[in-house]
Amino acid sequence: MRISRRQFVAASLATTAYPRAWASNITPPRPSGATPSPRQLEWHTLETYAFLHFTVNTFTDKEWGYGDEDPNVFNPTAFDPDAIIHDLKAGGMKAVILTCKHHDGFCLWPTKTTEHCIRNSRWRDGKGDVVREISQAARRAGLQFGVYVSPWDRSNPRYATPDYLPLYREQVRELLTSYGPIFEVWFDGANGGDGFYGGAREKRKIDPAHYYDWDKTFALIRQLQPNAVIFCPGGDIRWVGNEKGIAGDPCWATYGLPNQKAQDEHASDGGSKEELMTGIRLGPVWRPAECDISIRPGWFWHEKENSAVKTSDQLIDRYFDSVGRGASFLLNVPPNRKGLLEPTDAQSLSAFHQKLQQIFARNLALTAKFQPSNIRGTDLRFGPLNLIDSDRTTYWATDDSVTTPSLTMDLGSPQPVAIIRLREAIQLGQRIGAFALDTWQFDTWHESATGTSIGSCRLIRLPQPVTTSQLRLRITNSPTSIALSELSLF
Ligand code: FUL
Repeated sequence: MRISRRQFVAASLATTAYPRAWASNITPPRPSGATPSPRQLEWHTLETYAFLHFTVNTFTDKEWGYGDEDPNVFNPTAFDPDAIIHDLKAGGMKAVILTCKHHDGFCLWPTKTTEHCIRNSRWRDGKGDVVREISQAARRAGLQFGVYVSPWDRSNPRYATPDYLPLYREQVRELLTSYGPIFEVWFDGANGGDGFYGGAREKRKIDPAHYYDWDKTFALIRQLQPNAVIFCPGGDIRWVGNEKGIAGDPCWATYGLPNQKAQDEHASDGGSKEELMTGIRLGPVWRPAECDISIRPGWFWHEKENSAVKTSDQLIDRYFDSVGRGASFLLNVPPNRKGLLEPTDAQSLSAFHQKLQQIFARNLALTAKFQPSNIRGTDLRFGPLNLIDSDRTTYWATDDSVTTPSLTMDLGSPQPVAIIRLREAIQLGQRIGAFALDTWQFDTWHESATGTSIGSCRLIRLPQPVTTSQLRLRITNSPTSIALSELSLF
């Protein structure tokens, strides 16, 4: 629900009992700790987006192609980018990342950098360009587009030598200059090993800390697509440490050690699995987690996995484990050999979205009366109605000296509450360290849930719905005043 400033003021005065000052000299809270960049803030609003793993592997039944594939094996019989995007959109996906190049080195666009590409495939007489078609279909449907461009290249003879890097950067350049705005550039961590390497058929090792000279590639991306977030150790967003769609609890958006060098991060694949999952409270950089997971056991389509597609309920659990902990949910739905999503996958995806829409259909907080223990400067610009205005930039804030406020919500009559959604105004940093939620039962408060990190989103699923006429949020730990942007009840 969007409410106008006038409605907002009127509602504030009519429904709340706190002071009514409209003081203009009260300043907003100062940002605390690391804060997101504009591109990260934009990325945080996506929450659910899709991966398309599609390449020669789809046709050779492999997960990691060796790099010696005949380009003719890439031959989807009924490729329909609009149909793929339609299915992703029906699943609530806000963006899509395509494997423009996986470890086999086969490029899905007619690159000038290698012969191992779609130009040498009989598909569409070598005139096809999957990157163009998917990116255009995505844009037509209002989805953002991102690119996966594997640094490991099992086909290229130059791989593991210094000569490979200019070629690799040229591939990145082609992708970032020919296909419109790119929201995310995805670099995976699998690097070096067996491969074809132009016929050498050998094992090649690289030093992940130094080989890729990521600073140069990052600079190129910043120059060509300044709004794109980079997924890579040392980039804008971090891997969550597993491929199961599960963020840690807590999952802090802040990360890193003071004075840590980018090369150390690359050497350790971004950090320990534990740190990647939980983030680092009050860490020096904003680097939120992305949870990548496939709807199938593998990343590419395999006929034998048609009966092992995750159900909509399994996807919903993973949504709560990722988005519900302030991370994003990057769900892989791989096209089949026709060049379409498999009907089982599309059905599961759309049921997932429909169920989520039902879960979040009615926000009981919209008609609640809020009673906060403190409002910053008693200024209604920082009042609790900001919690229900659907605007992530507005927030309820407290005076600098008030770090553990509480807020009571009167629902008017007993209502079943199953899910609570909290969001901080993250442009001011991740401030809150812990909170508790109480429900009013049998004339007394009962602590129904506790939690730690909130950040861009925290979803609490109560073990079972609680019927209550009042709820109370208590912030139990924060090093500074709070800035909460949303409190919703479903
Ligand atoms: C990994 C790759 O090795 C897998 O094949 C897949 O692309 C996954 C998303 O990233 O690093």
